[in-house]
Amino acid sequence: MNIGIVCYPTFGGSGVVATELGKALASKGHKVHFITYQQPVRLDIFSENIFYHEVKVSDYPLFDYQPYELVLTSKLVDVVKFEKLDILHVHYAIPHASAAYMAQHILKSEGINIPFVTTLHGTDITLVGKDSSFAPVITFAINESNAVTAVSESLKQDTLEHFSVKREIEVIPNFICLDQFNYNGNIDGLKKSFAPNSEKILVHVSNFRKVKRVDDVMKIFDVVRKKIPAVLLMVGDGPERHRLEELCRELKTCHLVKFLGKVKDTERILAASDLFLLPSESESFGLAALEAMAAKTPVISTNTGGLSEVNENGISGFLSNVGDVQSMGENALKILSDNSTLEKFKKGAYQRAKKFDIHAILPLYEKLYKRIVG
Ligand code: GMT
Repeated sequence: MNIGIVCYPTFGGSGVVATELGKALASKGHKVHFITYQQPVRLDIFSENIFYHEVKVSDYPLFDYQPYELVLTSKLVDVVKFEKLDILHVHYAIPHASAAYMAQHILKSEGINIPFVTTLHGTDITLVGKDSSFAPVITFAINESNAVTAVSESLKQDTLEHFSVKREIEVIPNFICLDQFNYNGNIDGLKKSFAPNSEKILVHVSNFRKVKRVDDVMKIFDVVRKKIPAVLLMVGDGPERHRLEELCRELKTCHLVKFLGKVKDTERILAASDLFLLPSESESFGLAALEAMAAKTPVISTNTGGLSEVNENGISGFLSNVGDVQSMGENALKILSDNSTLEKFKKGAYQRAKKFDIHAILPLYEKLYKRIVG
């Protein structure tokens, strides 16, 4: 099949899922065209089946706000026509689904039929989507998509609750390439560089937005390090970074916290870590937690949104209420208290991650594409 993928090319989960999906489809022989405003961060391989089309938004002085959605629409029309695409798969409802709808109708006027699938990822529904100014467009674009998927049952329910959606939403969970994250290389040197005295290594990966409650990461770590020798790795960057630096000064933990910045290949860091922390306020799925689990690192998370569909309480880690840093800290200590418990949770995390292996999930997308292309 000749598939066009639209996504945000940044470090956000939706872009990562879209890119990994495209790479996997290309490895199965499909031709995959990424249509984005920048090369997606995870699009780091060469494949004869992968193509990249840049959506170039020019800086025209008349516009205070550049019309990205219109430029994207025109690009979609162009790529569908000249690359003879069979289907478009857009990730994140706004503005990708509405741009696909518009492109579909422009092409229809020229006698070309192009169906599009919309995948809802989370903040497009739970945060941005709830801003009532977006509601009419999101509702319309969801209802007019040829198929809609959500990355968790929880996100599907949120969508049905907040928007007047009259159509079927299929749940296709996010996935992981187990072979990639089950890192088998030597990590002793890396472990030693982070934890020279064999401290336990805790890790958090995100874009440090408010929704991730990164303050709570610091507070959970503070509970842990008061009981056992531990260090904390903070991977990523974002608006809360400054606040985090202040907080670790207040808590007097700066010497134990390492900010590693935006790392493309997190698998080695995850494999070298003992515990992953994800105390988010809202999380439709929690791909970062799944990546940790696939690297055999158990997860301490909140029980919000789709996290309980990913992290299995008492098996791959523990879940607590949002904001309950004491409970999350105590649960972390339960896992880290002795090596046999840690080993048990590491195995549990990996076993749970297997359920989301790409080999199990990819055929669900292929089946969906076939159904709507006809
Ligand atoms: O939350 C992020 O870091 C980014 C965001 C995105 O859309 O790029 O992530 C959302 O989509 C991911 C992939 O489906 C999910 O794993 C995340 O849970 C979801 N984030 C939220 O719901 C807050």
